[in-house]
Amino acid sequence: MTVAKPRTKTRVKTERPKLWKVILLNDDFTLREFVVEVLKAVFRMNESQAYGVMLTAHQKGACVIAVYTQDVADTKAKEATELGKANGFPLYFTTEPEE
Ligand code: TYC
Repeated sequence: MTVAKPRTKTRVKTERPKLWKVILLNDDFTLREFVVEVLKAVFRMNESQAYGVMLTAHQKGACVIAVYTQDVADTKAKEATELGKANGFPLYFTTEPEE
């Protein structure tokens, strides 16, 4: 008689969480300097990184800022958008999943 041995080892599947992009959208009203300040404050960029991202969004219509877990991406996009709103600007940040 053959008795099947029960499996004793458990395989632990560790899938990496999907990352989400935070994207800055251009508009015609927000001051360039204000965009740079928000990028520095919320996304911990230095002056030249922030200026480069602002300029790319200004010229191309949008610019990917960074990738985070979904939670962090949503929180930062909301925080940055709120900062614009609080200062009377239509500045907008959105998120989307990485492929
Ligand atoms: N286009 C704005 C201007 O000319 C500046 C700006 C840049 C606004 C990037 C938003 O994501 C943005 N004042």
